[in-house]
Amino acid sequence: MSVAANSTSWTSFVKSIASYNGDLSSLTAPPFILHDVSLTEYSQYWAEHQDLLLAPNFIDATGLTSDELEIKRMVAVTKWFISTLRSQYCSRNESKGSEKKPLNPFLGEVFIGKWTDSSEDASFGESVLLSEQVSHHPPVTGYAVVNAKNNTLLQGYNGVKASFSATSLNVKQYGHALLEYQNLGAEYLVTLPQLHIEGMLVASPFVELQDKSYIQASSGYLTVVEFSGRGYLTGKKNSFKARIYKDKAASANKKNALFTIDGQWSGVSTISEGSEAKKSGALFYNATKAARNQLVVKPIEQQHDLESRKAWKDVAEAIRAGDFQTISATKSKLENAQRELRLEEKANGTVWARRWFAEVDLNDPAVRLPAAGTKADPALGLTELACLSKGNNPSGTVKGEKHDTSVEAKHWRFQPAMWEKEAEIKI
Ligand code: CLR
Repeated sequence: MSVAANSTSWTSFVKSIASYNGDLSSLTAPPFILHDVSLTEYSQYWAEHQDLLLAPNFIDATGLTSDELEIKRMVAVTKWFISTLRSQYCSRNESKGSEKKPLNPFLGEVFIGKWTDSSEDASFGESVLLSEQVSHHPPVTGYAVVNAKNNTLLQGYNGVKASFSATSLNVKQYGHALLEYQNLGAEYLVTLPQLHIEGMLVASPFVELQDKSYIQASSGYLTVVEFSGRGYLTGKKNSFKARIYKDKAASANKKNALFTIDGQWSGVSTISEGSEAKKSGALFYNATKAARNQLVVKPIEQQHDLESRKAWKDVAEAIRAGDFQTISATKSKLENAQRELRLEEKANGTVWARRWFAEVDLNDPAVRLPAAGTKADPALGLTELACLSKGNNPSGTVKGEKHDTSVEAKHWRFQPAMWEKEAEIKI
Protein backbone atom coordinates (compact mmCIF):
# COMPACT_ATOMS: atom_id res chain seq x y z
CA MET A 1 0.00 0.00 0.00
CA SER A 2 1.34 3.44 -0.82
CA VAL A 3 2.21 5.92 1.90
CA ALA A 4 -0.41 8.36 0.62
CA ALA A 5 -3.13 5.71 0.83
CA ASN A 6 -2.39 5.45 4.54
CA SER A 7 -2.56 9.14 5.26
CA THR A 8 -4.95 8.81 8.21
CA SER A 9 -2.76 6.42 10.19
CA TRP A 10 0.28 8.48 9.22
CA THR A 11 -1.38 11.59 10.65
CA SER A 12 -2.10 9.86 13.94
CA PHE A 13 1.47 8.56 14.02
CA VAL A 14 2.87 12.08 13.53
CA LYS A 15 0.53 13.27 16.29
CA SER A 16 1.69 10.51 18.66
CA ILE A 17 5.21 11.73 18.07
CA ALA A 18 4.33 14.97 19.85
CA SER A 19 4.31 13.09 23.16
CA TYR A 20 7.48 11.17 22.32
CA ASN A 21 9.77 10.49 25.27
CA GLY A 22 13.10 9.89 23.55
CA ASP A 23 12.89 6.11 23.37
CA LEU A 24 12.52 5.11 19.74
CA SER A 25 11.36 1.60 20.58
CA SER A 26 8.28 3.03 22.31
CA LEU A 27 7.01 4.58 19.07
CA THR A 28 4.23 2.53 17.51
CA ALA A 29 4.52 3.30 13.84
CA PRO A 30 1.95 2.22 11.25
CA PRO A 31 2.95 -1.03 9.47
CA PHE A 32 3.68 0.61 6.12
CA ILE A 33 6.50 2.66 7.62
CA LEU A 34 8.19 -0.34 9.26
CA HIS A 35 11.32 -1.80 7.73
CA ASP A 36 11.50 -5.60 7.72
CA VAL A 37 15.22 -5.28 8.48
CA SER A 38 16.98 -4.83 11.82
CA LEU A 39 19.51 -2.07 12.54
CA THR A 40 22.23 -4.71 13.04
CA GLU A 41 22.10 -5.17 9.24
CA TYR A 42 22.82 -1.49 8.60
CA SER A 43 26.50 -2.05 9.48
CA GLN A 44 26.96 -3.57 6.02
CA TYR A 45 26.55 -0.14 4.45
CA TRP A 46 30.08 0.68 5.58
CA ALA A 47 31.71 -1.66 3.12
CA GLU A 48 29.61 -2.12 -0.01
CA HIS A 49 32.41 -0.58 -2.07
CA GLN A 50 35.23 -2.98 -1.35
CA ASP A 51 37.48 -1.43 -4.03
CA LEU A 52 37.32 1.97 -2.31
CA LEU A 53 37.68 0.57 1.21
CA LEU A 54 40.83 -1.30 0.22
CA ALA A 55 42.17 1.33 -2.21
CA PRO A 56 44.92 2.80 0.04
CA ASN A 57 46.61 -0.63 -0.01
CA PHE A 58 47.08 -0.39 -3.78
CA ILE A 59 48.41 3.14 -4.22
CA ASP A 60 51.68 3.03 -6.15
CA ALA A 61 54.20 4.91 -4.01
CA THR A 62 56.98 4.99 -6.59
CA GLY A 63 58.37 8.48 -7.02
CA LEU A 64 56.09 10.01 -4.38
CA THR A 65 57.33 11.93 -1.37
CA SER A 66 55.84 10.70 1.87
CA ASP A 67 53.59 13.79 1.95
CA GLU A 68 52.32 13.10 -1.56
CA LEU A 69 51.63 9.52 -0.56
CA GLU A 70 49.73 10.53 2.58
CA ILE A 71 47.61 12.99 0.58
CA LYS A 72 46.74 10.29 -1.95
CA ARG A 73 45.74 8.00 0.89
CA MET A 74 43.59 10.72 2.44
CA VAL A 75 41.85 11.40 -0.88
CA ALA A 76 41.19 7.66 -1.20
CA VAL A 77 39.82 7.32 2.35
CA THR A 78 37.63 10.40 1.83
CA LYS A 79 36.26 8.87 -1.36
CA TRP A 80 35.49 5.62 0.45
CA PHE A 81 33.69 7.54 3.22
CA ILE A 82 31.59 9.51 0.72
CA SER A 83 30.79 6.24 -1.06
CA THR A 84 29.26 4.77 2.11
CA LEU A 85 26.68 7.54 2.51
CA ARG A 86 24.24 6.70 -0.25
CA SER A 87 23.87 3.15 1.05
CA GLN A 88 23.67 4.30 4.67
CA TYR A 89 21.10 7.02 4.21
CA CYS A 90 19.25 6.50 0.91
CA SER A 91 18.89 2.77 0.43
CA ARG A 92 15.44 2.48 2.05
CA ASN A 93 14.17 5.30 -0.16
CA GLU A 94 15.57 3.48 -3.17
CA SER A 95 14.23 0.04 -2.39
CA LYS A 96 11.09 0.89 -0.37
CA GLY A 97 10.10 4.36 -1.54
CA SER A 98 10.78 6.21 1.73
CA GLU A 99 12.83 6.09 4.92
CA LYS A 100 11.55 3.37 7.26
CA LYS A 101 11.61 2.54 10.95
CA PRO A 102 14.06 -0.33 11.37
CA LEU A 103 13.55 -3.30 13.66
CA ASN A 104 15.03 -2.43 17.04
CA PRO A 105 17.73 -5.07 17.69
CA PHE A 106 17.71 -7.13 20.89
CA LEU A 107 20.78 -7.41 23.10
CA GLY A 108 23.14 -10.02 21.67
CA GLU A 109 21.56 -10.03 18.22
CA VAL A 110 24.19 -10.56 15.54
CA PHE A 111 24.35 -10.14 11.79
CA ILE A 112 27.25 -11.65 9.87
CA GLY A 113 28.21 -12.20 6.27
CA LYS A 114 31.04 -11.85 3.79
CA TRP A 115 31.99 -10.05 0.63
CA THR A 116 33.70 -12.33 -1.85
CA ASP A 117 36.73 -11.09 -3.76
CA SER A 118 35.46 -8.68 -6.44
CA SER A 119 38.87 -7.85 -7.91
CA GLU A 120 40.09 -9.13 -11.26
CA ASP A 121 43.44 -10.29 -9.91
CA ALA A 122 42.39 -11.79 -6.57
CA SER A 123 44.13 -8.92 -4.77
CA PHE A 124 41.15 -7.96 -2.58
CA GLY A 125 40.51 -11.29 -0.91
CA GLU A 126 37.39 -11.84 1.16
CA SER A 127 36.04 -9.41 3.77
CA VAL A 128 33.99 -10.56 6.74
CA LEU A 129 31.29 -8.46 8.40
CA LEU A 130 30.51 -8.95 12.09
CA SER A 131 27.75 -6.84 13.58
CA GLU A 132 26.53 -7.23 17.17
CA GLN A 133 23.96 -5.44 19.28
CA VAL A 134 26.04 -4.62 22.34
CA SER A 135 23.38 -2.58 24.14
CA HIS A 136 19.59 -2.50 23.97
CA HIS A 137 18.86 0.48 26.23
CA PRO A 138 20.15 2.70 24.70
CA PRO A 139 20.54 0.86 21.41
CA VAL A 140 24.18 0.48 20.36
CA THR A 141 25.55 -1.65 17.52
CA GLY A 142 29.20 -2.68 17.22
CA TYR A 143 30.67 -3.83 13.92
CA ALA A 144 33.89 -4.95 12.29
CA VAL A 145 34.83 -5.50 8.66
CA VAL A 146 37.88 -7.73 8.55
CA ASN A 147 39.97 -8.15 5.42
CA ALA A 148 42.68 -10.63 6.31
CA LYS A 149 44.39 -10.63 2.92
CA ASN A 150 45.23 -6.92 3.12
CA ASN A 151 45.44 -6.66 6.91
CA THR A 152 42.73 -4.04 6.80
CA LEU A 153 40.28 -3.58 9.65
CA LEU A 154 37.32 -1.26 9.80
CA GLN A 155 35.62 -1.23 13.17
CA GLY A 156 33.20 1.01 14.91
CA TYR A 157 30.00 1.36 16.84
CA ASN A 158 27.01 3.62 16.75
CA GLY A 159 24.12 4.62 18.90
CA VAL A 160 21.40 7.15 18.18
CA LYS A 161 19.41 9.55 20.31
CA ALA A 162 16.38 11.13 18.73
CA SER A 163 14.25 14.16 19.49
CA PHE A 164 11.31 15.66 17.65
CA SER A 165 10.75 19.22 16.61
CA ALA A 166 7.55 20.51 15.03
CA THR A 167 8.39 19.34 11.53
CA SER A 168 11.28 16.95 11.76
CA LEU A 169 12.93 14.17 13.70
CA ASN A 170 16.44 15.08 14.84
CA VAL A 171 18.92 12.29 15.35
CA LYS A 172 22.24 12.54 17.11
CA GLN A 173 24.73 9.79 16.41
CA TYR A 174 27.18 8.58 19.04
CA GLY A 175 30.26 6.51 18.31
CA HIS A 176 32.84 6.53 15.53
CA ALA A 177 34.61 4.32 13.04
CA LEU A 178 38.29 3.37 13.04
CA LEU A 179 40.00 2.30 9.86
CA GLU A 180 43.34 0.54 10.15
CA TYR A 181 45.59 -0.37 7.23
CA GLN A 182 48.04 -2.53 9.15
CA ASN A 183 50.41 -3.07 6.18
CA LEU A 184 50.76 0.69 5.76
CA GLY A 185 50.87 1.63 9.43
CA ALA A 186 48.06 4.09 8.66
CA GLU A 187 45.02 4.72 10.86
CA TYR A 188 41.95 6.90 10.42
CA LEU A 189 39.22 8.04 12.79
CA VAL A 190 35.87 8.80 11.17
CA THR A 191 33.14 10.67 13.03
CA LEU A 192 29.47 10.11 12.23
CA PRO A 193 27.31 12.87 10.77
CA GLN A 194 24.31 14.24 12.64
CA LEU A 195 21.04 13.97 10.78
CA HIS A 196 17.37 14.75 10.68
CA ILE A 197 14.38 13.28 8.92
CA GLU A 198 12.57 15.54 6.50
CA GLY A 199 9.25 15.01 4.75
CA MET A 200 7.43 13.93 7.92
CA LEU A 201 4.42 16.15 7.30
CA VAL A 202 3.94 14.92 3.75
CA ALA A 203 4.36 11.27 4.80
CA SER A 204 7.48 10.67 2.76
CA PRO A 205 10.36 10.71 5.22
CA PHE A 206 13.99 10.88 4.09
CA VAL A 207 17.31 11.47 5.83
CA GLU A 208 19.21 14.71 5.49
CA LEU A 209 22.72 14.98 6.93
CA GLN A 210 23.90 18.06 8.77
CA ASP A 211 26.91 19.51 10.58
CA LYS A 212 30.24 17.80 10.01
CA SER A 213 32.15 14.59 9.78
CA TYR A 214 35.86 14.52 10.46
CA ILE A 215 38.37 12.06 9.08
CA GLN A 216 41.59 12.28 11.08
CA ALA A 217 44.61 10.39 9.76
CA SER A 218 47.49 9.19 11.92
CA SER A 219 49.74 11.05 9.45
CA GLY A 220 48.15 14.31 10.64
CA TYR A 221 46.06 15.00 7.53
CA LEU A 222 42.48 15.97 8.29
CA THR A 223 39.36 15.96 6.10
CA VAL A 224 36.45 18.11 7.24
CA VAL A 225 33.17 17.20 5.55
CA GLU A 226 30.37 19.75 5.85
CA PHE A 227 26.84 18.64 5.08
CA SER A 228 23.96 20.79 3.94
CA GLY A 229 20.53 20.21 2.49
CA ARG A 230 17.96 21.64 0.19
CA GLY A 231 17.57 25.39 0.24
CA TYR A 232 20.79 25.96 2.12
CA LEU A 233 24.02 27.05 0.38
CA THR A 234 23.63 25.05 -2.82
CA GLY A 235 19.91 24.53 -2.80
CA LYS A 236 20.34 20.82 -3.55
CA LYS A 237 19.52 18.06 -1.11
CA ASN A 238 22.30 15.77 0.17
CA SER A 239 25.01 18.34 -0.48
CA PHE A 240 28.47 18.32 1.01
CA LYS A 241 31.79 20.07 0.83
CA ALA A 242 34.89 18.24 2.01
CA ARG A 243 38.22 19.96 2.50
CA ILE A 244 41.49 18.18 3.02
CA TYR A 245 44.08 19.91 5.21
CA LYS A 246 47.67 19.22 6.16
CA ASP A 247 46.56 19.03 9.80
CA LYS A 248 44.11 20.35 12.37
CA ALA A 249 45.98 23.65 12.78
CA ALA A 250 45.78 24.31 9.02
CA SER A 251 42.02 23.69 9.10
CA ALA A 252 41.53 26.88 11.14
CA ASN A 253 41.53 28.75 7.83
CA LYS A 254 39.79 27.15 4.87
CA LYS A 255 42.24 28.92 2.52
CA ASN A 256 44.76 26.30 3.64
CA ALA A 257 42.74 23.48 2.09
CA LEU A 258 44.82 21.33 -0.26
CA PHE A 259 41.72 19.97 -1.99
CA THR A 260 38.02 20.77 -2.01
CA ILE A 261 35.45 18.17 -2.93
CA ASP A 262 31.98 19.42 -3.67
CA GLY A 263 28.67 17.95 -4.74
CA GLN A 264 25.97 15.55 -3.59
CA TRP A 265 26.85 12.46 -1.58
CA SER A 266 23.87 10.69 -3.14
CA GLY A 267 24.96 11.81 -6.61
CA VAL A 268 27.94 13.40 -8.30
CA SER A 269 30.86 15.22 -6.69
CA THR A 270 33.98 16.87 -8.11
CA ILE A 271 37.43 17.59 -6.72
CA SER A 272 39.48 20.78 -7.15
CA GLU A 273 42.87 21.82 -5.87
CA GLY A 274 42.82 24.54 -3.24
CA SER A 275 40.04 25.86 -1.04
CA GLU A 276 37.31 26.57 -3.59
CA ALA A 277 35.24 24.20 -5.70
CA LYS A 278 35.99 25.07 -9.33
CA LYS A 279 33.78 24.50 -12.36
CA SER A 280 36.75 22.73 -13.93
CA GLY A 281 36.93 20.27 -11.01
CA ALA A 282 37.49 16.64 -11.99
CA LEU A 283 34.88 13.98 -11.25
CA PHE A 284 35.44 12.69 -7.71
CA TYR A 285 32.64 10.18 -7.23
CA ASN A 286 29.35 9.29 -8.87
CA ALA A 287 27.17 7.51 -6.34
CA THR A 288 24.49 6.72 -8.89
CA LYS A 289 26.90 4.75 -11.11
CA ALA A 290 29.01 2.81 -8.61
CA ALA A 291 27.81 -0.79 -8.32
CA ARG A 292 27.55 -2.19 -4.80
CA ASN A 293 29.19 -5.39 -3.66
CA GLN A 294 26.51 -7.68 -2.34
CA LEU A 295 27.06 -9.13 1.13
CA VAL A 296 26.69 -12.92 1.17
CA VAL A 297 24.55 -14.10 4.10
CA LYS A 298 23.82 -17.76 4.93
CA PRO A 299 20.30 -18.99 4.32
CA ILE A 300 18.06 -18.63 7.38
CA GLU A 301 17.86 -22.43 7.84
CA GLN A 302 21.59 -22.49 8.58
CA GLN A 303 21.52 -19.54 10.97
CA HIS A 304 21.98 -19.47 14.74
CA ASP A 305 19.04 -18.30 16.88
CA LEU A 306 20.87 -15.04 17.63
CA GLU A 307 21.28 -14.19 13.97
CA SER A 308 19.13 -11.29 12.94
CA ARG A 309 17.22 -12.68 9.97
CA LYS A 310 16.38 -15.90 11.78
CA ALA A 311 15.33 -14.17 15.00
CA TRP A 312 13.12 -11.62 13.23
CA LYS A 313 11.77 -13.97 10.54
CA ASP A 314 8.13 -14.02 11.71
CA VAL A 315 8.02 -10.29 12.40
CA ALA A 316 9.59 -9.50 9.02
CA GLU A 317 7.04 -11.70 7.25
CA ALA A 318 4.19 -9.97 9.05
CA ILE A 319 5.60 -6.56 8.10
CA ARG A 320 5.81 -7.62 4.45
CA ALA A 321 2.22 -8.83 4.67
CA GLY A 322 1.20 -5.50 6.27
CA ASP A 323 -0.56 -7.49 8.99
CA PHE A 324 -0.72 -5.28 12.07
CA GLN A 325 -2.03 -8.02 14.44
CA THR A 326 0.70 -10.50 13.54
CA ILE A 327 3.37 -7.81 13.69
CA SER A 328 2.50 -6.96 17.29
CA ALA A 329 1.99 -10.60 18.31
CA THR A 330 5.34 -11.77 16.90
CA LYS A 331 7.17 -8.70 18.19
CA SER A 332 5.73 -9.14 21.68
CA LYS A 333 6.81 -12.76 21.72
CA LEU A 334 10.41 -11.78 20.98
CA GLU A 335 10.36 -8.86 23.41
CA ASN A 336 8.83 -10.89 26.24
CA ALA A 337 11.48 -13.58 25.83
CA GLN A 338 14.11 -10.85 26.10
CA ARG A 339 12.45 -9.45 29.22
CA GLU A 340 12.52 -12.94 30.76
CA LEU A 341 16.22 -13.26 30.00
CA ARG A 342 17.01 -9.94 31.65
CA LEU A 343 15.03 -10.95 34.74
CA GLU A 344 16.88 -14.26 34.95
CA GLU A 345 20.21 -12.47 34.66
CA LYS A 346 19.19 -10.08 37.39
CA ALA A 347 18.18 -12.94 39.66
CA ASN A 348 21.46 -14.74 39.01
CA GLY A 349 23.56 -11.59 39.28
CA THR A 350 24.95 -12.10 35.79
CA VAL A 351 25.13 -9.91 32.71
CA TRP A 352 24.72 -10.82 29.05
CA ALA A 353 28.16 -11.75 27.68
CA ARG A 354 29.06 -9.70 24.60
CA ARG A 355 30.28 -11.97 21.85
CA TRP A 356 32.92 -10.14 19.82
CA PHE A 357 33.10 -6.65 21.34
CA ALA A 358 34.18 -5.11 24.63
CA GLU A 359 33.86 -1.65 26.08
CA VAL A 360 37.20 0.10 26.47
CA ASP A 361 37.56 3.01 28.88
CA LEU A 362 39.87 5.65 27.40
CA ASN A 363 40.22 7.24 30.85
CA ASP A 364 41.61 4.03 32.32
CA PRO A 365 45.36 4.50 32.99
CA ALA A 366 46.02 0.95 31.77
CA VAL A 367 44.41 1.83 28.44
CA ARG A 368 46.14 5.20 28.19
CA LEU A 369 49.55 3.63 28.81
CA PRO A 370 49.30 0.15 27.35
CA ALA A 371 51.75 -2.55 28.41
CA ALA A 372 54.89 -2.97 26.33
CA GLY A 373 54.20 -4.84 23.11
CA THR A 374 50.50 -3.99 23.03
CA LYS A 375 49.04 -1.33 20.79
CA ALA A 376 47.38 1.80 22.12
CA ASP A 377 43.75 2.40 21.19
CA PRO A 378 43.90 4.38 17.91
CA ALA A 379 41.21 6.82 19.08
CA LEU A 380 43.45 8.17 21.85
CA GLY A 381 45.99 9.69 19.49
CA LEU A 382 43.56 10.47 16.68
CA THR A 383 41.06 12.44 18.80
CA GLU A 384 44.05 14.35 20.19
CA LEU A 385 45.30 15.22 16.66
CA ALA A 386 41.83 16.39 15.64
CA CYS A 387 41.12 18.26 18.91
CA LEU A 388 37.98 16.15 19.30
CA SER A 389 36.43 15.17 22.59
CA LYS A 390 37.17 11.55 23.46
CA GLY A 391 34.16 11.46 25.76
CA ASN A 392 30.75 9.87 25.21
CA ASN A 393 29.39 12.89 23.39
CA PRO A 394 27.67 13.25 20.03
CA SER A 395 30.06 12.02 17.35
CA GLY A 396 32.41 14.72 16.08
CA THR A 397 32.13 16.91 19.19
CA VAL A 398 35.08 19.30 19.29
CA LYS A 399 36.91 19.58 22.63
CA GLY A 400 35.45 22.31 24.77
CA GLU A 401 32.40 23.04 22.58
CA LYS A 402 28.90 23.04 24.05
CA HIS A 403 28.20 19.33 23.45
CA ASP A 404 31.43 18.32 25.19
CA THR A 405 29.67 17.50 28.45
CA SER A 406 30.51 13.89 29.24
CA VAL A 407 33.94 13.03 30.60
CA GLU A 408 33.14 9.33 30.47
CA ALA A 409 35.01 7.84 27.54
CA LYS A 410 33.81 4.26 27.06
CA HIS A 411 33.95 3.01 23.51
CA TRP A 412 33.11 -0.37 22.01
CA ARG A 413 35.98 -2.22 20.38
CA PHE A 414 36.22 -5.36 18.30
CA GLN A 415 37.99 -8.26 20.06
CA PRO A 416 39.63 -10.35 17.31
CA ALA A 417 40.53 -13.12 19.79
CA MET A 418 36.86 -13.58 20.68
CA TRP A 419 35.98 -13.97 17.00
CA GLU A 420 38.85 -16.44 16.50
CA LYS A 421 37.48 -18.72 19.20
CA GLU A 422 33.87 -18.39 18.04
CA ALA A 423 32.57 -21.95 17.81
CA GLU A 424 28.81 -21.60 17.27
CA ILE A 425 28.23 -18.86 14.73
CA LYS A 426 29.77 -19.42 11.32
CA ILE A 427 30.08 -17.16 8.29
C1 CLR B 1 21.89 3.74 12.00
C2 CLR B 1 23.37 3.54 11.75
C3 CLR B 1 23.67 3.52 10.27
C4 CLR B 1 23.19 4.79 9.62
C5 CLR B 1 21.74 5.03 9.91
C6 CLR B 1 20.91 5.28 8.88
C7 CLR B 1 19.50 5.63 9.02
C8 CLR B 1 19.07 5.91 10.47
C9 CLR B 1 19.73 4.89 11.39
C10 CLR B 1 21.29 4.99 11.33
C11 CLR B 1 19.17 4.98 12.82
C12 CLR B 1 17.65 4.92 12.90
C13 CLR B 1 16.99 5.98 12.01
C14 CLR B 1 17.55 5.76 10.58
C15 CLR B 1 16.69 6.64 9.72
C16 CLR B 1 15.30 6.57 10.38
C17 CLR B 1 15.49 5.82 11.72
C18 CLR B 1 17.31 7.36 12.55
C19 CLR B 1 21.79 6.24 12.04
C20 CLR B 1 14.45 6.28 12.75
C21 CLR B 1 14.54 5.49 14.05
C22 CLR B 1 13.06 6.02 12.18
C23 CLR B 1 12.01 6.98 12.62
C24 CLR B 1 10.72 6.73 11.91
C25 CLR B 1 10.54 7.62 10.69
C26 CLR B 1 10.84 6.95 9.37
C27 CLR B 1 9.18 8.16 10.67
O1 CLR B 1 25.06 3.37 10.06
